Amino acid sequence: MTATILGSTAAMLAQLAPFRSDDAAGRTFWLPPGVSSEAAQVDWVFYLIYWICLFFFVLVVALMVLFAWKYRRTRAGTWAPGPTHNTPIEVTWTIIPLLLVIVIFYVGLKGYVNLIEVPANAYEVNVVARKWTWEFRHRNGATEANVLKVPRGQPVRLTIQSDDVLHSVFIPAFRIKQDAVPNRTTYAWFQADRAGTYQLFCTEYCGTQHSSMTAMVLVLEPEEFERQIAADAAWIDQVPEEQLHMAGFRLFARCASCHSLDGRRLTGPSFWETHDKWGTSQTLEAGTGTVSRVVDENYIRDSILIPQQDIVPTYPRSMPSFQGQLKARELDALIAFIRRLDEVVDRSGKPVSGVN
Ligand code: HEC
Ligand SMILES: [Cu+2]
Repeated sequence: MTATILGSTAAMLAQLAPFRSDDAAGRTFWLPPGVSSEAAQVDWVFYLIYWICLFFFVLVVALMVLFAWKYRRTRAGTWAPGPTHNTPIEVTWTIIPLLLVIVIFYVGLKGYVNLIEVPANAYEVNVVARKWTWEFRHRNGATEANVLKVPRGQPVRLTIQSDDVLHSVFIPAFRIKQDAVPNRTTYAWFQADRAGTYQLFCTEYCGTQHSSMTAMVLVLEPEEFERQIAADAAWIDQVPEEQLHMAGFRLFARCASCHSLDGRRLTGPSFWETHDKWGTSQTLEAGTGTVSRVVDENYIRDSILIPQQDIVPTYPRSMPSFQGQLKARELDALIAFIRRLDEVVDRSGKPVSGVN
């Protein structure tokens, strides 16, 4: 069972490793390969505007250089009045740009409407942005951090929320970008036409670990997708009691932006630090004074569910509460994971040999 849990995590990571290296085809100088149904249209508008800009840039600069040279002062003392007015030229340089911006507005609006009109049969995924992870919740209860699994060839609607500050979902290969706004629900949709792994970025500066707030989008064949999502919804219940600490390794993805498994101090303490003080009592900052608490299951549970109650000295008060975010069994798994950390990973954060 140990082997299965770590094996499946390793297999998942391996799946993610060859990050889109397979499809260099379709890449252009400015854009990565587009793999969604709307990508071609977005690219078309992008390149339309691009070529118009390039054309006028070259034209204007060339004429400027030409005129500067042609009408330069050749003899000292010569002076000629310039023309004050030329109706045909002025009408031309008004009408042509006007027509161009009308065309750009039209194609832009059409593309925008396509991107906000979600097809009725779309598969819905709830996206929760939280410093600094992405959580994806499927309607069957499957929840995964930083890995978004979707079926190929079917419209997918992302219903996006933020638990803290502004974040923004950006999947370059699908040509979609949508802000995650606290206290408001936003949405975006796409239909991925090619199976593979694509990158999702947070594209709104959201704090120190913003740059690591990325996720993978795994586009799977529909049957494979159904199978994996069903397995994901039930996986924690299938882990036997004595192996629960191993399961914590998979859940750790939600903590990894602030807690390390190799002893490094990130935003929060390394889980090795917490593990090493198991059973001892530690002083915490609470309100205006300090409290002393023994590091045990209850302490870890409180740290995860009510992190603002007391704070480990020298660390910021920035851990979000996971109240309602974790199933009871997932919470148990994380607690067991921290307590028995030495049985799961070594001091450099690698799975302990023999369990993989
Ligand atoms: C946004 C950053 C952030 C995330 C994400 C985060 N934590 Fe924390 N965590 C902190 C900080 C900062 C502290 C220290 C301050 C405090 O005590 O709240 C902390 C403290 C803790 C402590 C107490 C550590 C000790 O040595 O006493 C535990 C246990 C803990 N976190 C567990 C978790 C778990 C489990 C997760 C994932 C489910 C998680 N944290 C996700 C920032 C984070
Ligand atoms: Cu962010």
